[in-house]
Amino acid sequence: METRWVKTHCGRQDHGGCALIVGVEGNRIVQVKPDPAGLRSRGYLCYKGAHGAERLTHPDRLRAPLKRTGERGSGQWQEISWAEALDTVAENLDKTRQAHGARAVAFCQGMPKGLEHFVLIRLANVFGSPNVVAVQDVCHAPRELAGVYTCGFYPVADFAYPSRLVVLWGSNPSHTNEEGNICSLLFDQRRQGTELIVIDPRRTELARKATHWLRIKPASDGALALAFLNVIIEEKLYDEAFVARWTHGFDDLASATSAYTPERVADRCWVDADLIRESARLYGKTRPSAIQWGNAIEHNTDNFQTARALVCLMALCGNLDVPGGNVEALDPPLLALGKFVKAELLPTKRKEMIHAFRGTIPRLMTVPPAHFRRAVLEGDPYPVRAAYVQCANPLLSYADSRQTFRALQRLDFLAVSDLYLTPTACLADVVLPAATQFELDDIGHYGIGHSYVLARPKVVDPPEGCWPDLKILNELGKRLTPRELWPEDHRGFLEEVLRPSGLTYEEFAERGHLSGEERFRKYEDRGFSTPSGKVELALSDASKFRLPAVPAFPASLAVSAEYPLVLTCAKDPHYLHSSYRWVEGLHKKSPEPVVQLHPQTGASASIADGDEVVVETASGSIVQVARLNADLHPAVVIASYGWWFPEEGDASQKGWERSNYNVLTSTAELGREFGTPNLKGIACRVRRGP
Ligand SMILES: Nc1nc2c(c(=O)[nH]1)N[C@H]1C(S)=C(S)[C@@H](COP(=O)(O)OP(=O)(O)OC[C@H]3O[C@@H](n4cnc5c(=O)[nH]c(N)nc54)[C@H](O)[C@@H]3O)O[C@H]1N2
Ligand SMILES: Nc1nc2c(c(=O)[nH]1)N[C@H]1C(S)=C(S)[C@@H](COP(=O)(O)OP(=O)(O)OC[C@H]3O[C@@H](n4cnc5c(=O)[nH]c(N)nc54)[C@H](O)[C@@H]3O)O[C@H]1N2
Ligand code: SF4
Ligand SMILES: [Mo]
Repeated sequence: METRWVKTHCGRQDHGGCALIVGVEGNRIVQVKPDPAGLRSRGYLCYKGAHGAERLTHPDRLRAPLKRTGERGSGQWQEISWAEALDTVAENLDKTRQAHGARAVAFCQGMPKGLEHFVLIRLANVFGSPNVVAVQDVCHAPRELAGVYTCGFYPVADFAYPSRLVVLWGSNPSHTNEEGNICSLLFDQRRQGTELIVIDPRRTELARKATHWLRIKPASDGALALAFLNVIIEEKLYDEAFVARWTHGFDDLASATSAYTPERVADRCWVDADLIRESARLYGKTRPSAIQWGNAIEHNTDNFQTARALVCLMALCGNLDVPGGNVEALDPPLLALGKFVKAELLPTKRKEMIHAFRGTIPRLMTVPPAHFRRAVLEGDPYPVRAAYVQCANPLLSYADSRQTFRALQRLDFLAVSDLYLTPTACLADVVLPAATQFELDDIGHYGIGHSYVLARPKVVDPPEGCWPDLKILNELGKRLTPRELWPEDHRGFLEEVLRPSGLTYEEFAERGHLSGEERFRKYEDRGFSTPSGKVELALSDASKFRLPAVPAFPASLAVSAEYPLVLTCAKDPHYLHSSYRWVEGLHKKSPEPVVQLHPQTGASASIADGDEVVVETASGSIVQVARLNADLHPAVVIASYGWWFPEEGDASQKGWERSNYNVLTSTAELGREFGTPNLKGIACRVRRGP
């Protein structure tokens, strides 16, 4: 059979972005190749990308809607038609709305995968519920909003222009393709002499190439950032002209950081004082420099302060909105997000959403999962009784998995849309089989200010029983809310978004991408969009929002005799979170949950490489397989996250408890601003197990 080649972009396996050339025979993908002409990827393709199409044809993929027949979670299902599935979901969501009000229905999304996230928000708004639950508490909201509050925008590392130095701060882009800023651009820069500083408890691939690797104690990033500020201020390495003209609160910041000398912080961070000083000097003296910040700065309760400190660093050193620095990306001409999600139909959202009662930062528009579960379990601040979940596996991805289990069990009604019967889907009343990447037309990165969007045109038809989320949501919208608010066909959503660009989806797909205008130092014309019009090193509105004006940090995590080690985690290069454990090609590369320990730590607990290890925290215990790693600090333990076992039965929700990192995490303590729990930096102990 003749092979047809189709150009598209990768998606739904991380934030997406690599340009692909896909070989198709009949309706089957036979090869995925990188496109050398890719806007950002320039011919890059990772292992996940190369195996992505295996998901489509997997024999155990969901291919028909399912209705629970036995007790919830008992693994007894009946296949039903789409009409019955949609009617059942609509009836139950409506029943909850009638009985308890629209806000008793939550709409839950995991990592945004494409346009479906924004259609879900539209459905929630039009339905009348302010509660879109998402993982933004641990993913991007802390750094994006810290940026917005401090300098009026989200400062994205600019890899399109050369930087003389890149600081990878708790970010591992060679394995995570963070922000769709494909690491091939960074590798190109490295070859041309760009230096690296890597701040990571692990010696990552890029740490090996770095001028300085700071093997930080997990969750002490805030203190380290203040030490950088301390050196840069004390040694006057900052951009004096920029600071004088464009910053507010320099003296406050200087006095707040004066105590954080490298010598004092060294013990807190486990990084040698001289290395801190040298690294801070290098950042202070090298322009332009970009800070690529990752999840590690947001996976703990101090995230707002840490992210603020990093924006202050960018500003002091004149790296904001300059080529090769951290920039304000301008969106391409697309429909404004608020209009697309029909925000005007729910003007009370800000006051009514669950977290508004918890004093979170005012601009946080999605409900932190910890607050959602409290509403379900305790009716606090009001009861939530039904949930629609798409593109998410909360039983694995939310902190405190046992609490998630209880909350999902407590709901009156749960619908889940996924490709596979995941542990979360095992607890649903109705399961909806989704079509996915390669099977639907999509737009990559709409609504996330990265200056460009990428076309992900469809390559093959989905199996007959599988529907794109856009279509499912459109049909639910028509059943639950005024019909005229929804397009006739779900592809109308794509046309709506693109209309201001003057392109049809077909024309957009032909082009492959749309970029925003490229302009730097925009503040010179209009100032910074903050109350003072300057970068707010000290926040003008701090007291209004009950925030500290300048970054400050509580004492670092205390280990104890009972839990003497510090646990953290990192993404598996071969999987997306808990996704796709069922894809053989990926499973072959990463077949078991691995916990990394220093050999000395292993030896003192009689643990050898390959042994089963019990990892325990005050919240719970799990079993993973030991890998000894002499590059780690002896007191650091790095466990795998997202593990469950597709081969195990539905009635045990596929072994979700045994090796699941989030059994070890807790929501007892949350950062107030974003409702974030600690995912990285937890006191733990290990023993040979099980
Ligand atoms: N301990 C710990 N917890 C974490 C993190 C961590 O590093 N450590 N990381 C956090 C971060 S950054 C994030 S973003 C979250 C992620 O949290 P989630 O997004 O909940 O994570 P996934 O496990 O990837 O679940 C996504 C689900 O979407 C399904 N899916 C894939 N494509 C489609 C599709 O087209 N349609 C539908 N309907 N479903 C689809 C997949 O099969 C999978 O089951 O987890 C957070 N939780
Ligand atoms: N392969 C793969 N790619 C992904 C994902 C995936 O699940 N798998 N998820 C996608 C998503 S949703 C996101 S948000 C991004 C996230 O991408 P990243 O931000 O790169 O995510 P992580 O791997 O969680 O953490 C980055 C690094 O932080 C280090 N680290 C752990 N604890 C600490 C600490 O306390 N301090 C410091 N400084 N470093 C620490 C880890 O060792 C790791 O190397 O990746 C995206 N890409
Ligand atoms: S890095 Fe991400 S976007 Fe690129 S091929 Fe891999 S999974 Fe796809
Ligand atoms: Mo994320």
